[in-house]
Amino acid sequence: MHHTTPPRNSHQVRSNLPRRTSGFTLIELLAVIVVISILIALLLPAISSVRKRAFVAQVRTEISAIESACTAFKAEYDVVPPSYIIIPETAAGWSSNTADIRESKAFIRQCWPQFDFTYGTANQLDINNDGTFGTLTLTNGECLAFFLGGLSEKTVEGSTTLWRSIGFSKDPAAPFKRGTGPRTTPYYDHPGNRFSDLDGDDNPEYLDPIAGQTTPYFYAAYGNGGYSMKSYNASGGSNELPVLPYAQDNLNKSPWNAKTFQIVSPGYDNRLGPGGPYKPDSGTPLPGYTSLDKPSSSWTNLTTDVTVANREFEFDNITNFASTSIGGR
Ligand SMILES: [Ca+2]
Ligand SMILES: [Ca+2]
Ligand SMILES: [Ca+2]
Repeated sequence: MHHTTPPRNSHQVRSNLPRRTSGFTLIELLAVIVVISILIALLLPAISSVRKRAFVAQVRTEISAIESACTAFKAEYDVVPPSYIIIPETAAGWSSNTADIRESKAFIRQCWPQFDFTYGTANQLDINNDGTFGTLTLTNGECLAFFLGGLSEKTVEGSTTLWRSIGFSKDPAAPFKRGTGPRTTPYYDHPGNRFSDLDGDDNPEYLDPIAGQTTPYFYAAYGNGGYSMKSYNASGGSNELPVLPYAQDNLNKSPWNAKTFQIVSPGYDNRLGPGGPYKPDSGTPLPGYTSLDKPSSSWTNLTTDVTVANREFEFDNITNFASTSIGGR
């Protein structure tokens, strides 16, 4: 039949056509993959920079809210929250005559003139609710959480730790007691899942809203002719340089926000960096400095020179004295 001849042609067509189609599709597919890869490579930084700008705006808004809370605290007590204070939980602790205790007593008396430093008949008060009676050393971000939020309540559910600020007691002699009775409303109500406690002393700190943030806001308050803080280690470990407040000149000379306070978010890199001079109009806005420049003898942690490279972590820091991240990143 006539139909028996075509199979040879048909076979040729069948054997050539799929090979040609498959080869063409593979090349096309590879080309598409390359084009998509290039597009993704081009788009990712753009997306990430949009996300970063959104985070900067979000953090700036939160810093403004915390600033307002500090201002409300000052309106009531005529002083902003300190950035270093020690608070004994025992009457004996308060009775020692050291410079730290004298300064702490002066601050507490300013806020609560009727404060009972004997803690009544018990002679002790577990202020941080850790089950022991010691001395609380509140540094930087811990001061912010304590004075703006009041005492804290910790809830641990599995691997999740939630904190809640419960204000201070309205008992003028015992503002740091827990239990029933009227309480003050926190000046700032921080989300419960955005607290940290880097040194595990049950005195928490605030984290900013950046996803995956692990380093709390840095807080430094001006008082007694300088920033009221001691050496501060952002990581709680020994591998991190200490953090200094930002100054327009050298270290503690002409600090930014002199007479008030600095609030600093570590940015997306979770690192505060060493801080120090910040000169936005200079070619080197974040210059290096030597350990001899440390602001006071209490700054024992600063034993090495700080290089420009050490300050890389600071370019994305977000503060209450610059309108965007301090290095524009
Ligand atoms: Ca305690
Ligand atoms: Ca802590
Ligand atoms: Ca940073």
